[in-house]
Amino acid sequence: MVVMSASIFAQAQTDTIKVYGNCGMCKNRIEKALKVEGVSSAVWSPETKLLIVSYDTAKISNDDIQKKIVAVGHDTEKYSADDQVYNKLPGCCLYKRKNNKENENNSSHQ
Ligand SMILES: [Cu+2]
Repeated sequence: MVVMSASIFAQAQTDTIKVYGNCGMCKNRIEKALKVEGVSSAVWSPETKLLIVSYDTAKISNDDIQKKIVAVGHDTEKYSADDQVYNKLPGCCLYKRKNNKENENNSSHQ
């Protein structure tokens, strides 16, 4: 019954979003970036690279959530982080990017 009334009053939605990252530090960074109004819970798994986020659609959108994540350096299924932000991540967090531009540049190395 509690669940029913909660869903009537809040425009609650839960989405699963692919977020690129590596480790526990990434997890903290991603989840901390989503401590914003409208997001009730955000849990990212380093194993699956999936973020499960619950939010109030009246206050924030899926796109806004993904933009918060790329702002701290993590690519999502829809957006890519700035190279400058990505390059400032600790070494253990330099995940394999979805658009690997370096591969194109290095394709002629011996
Ligand atoms: Cu990390």
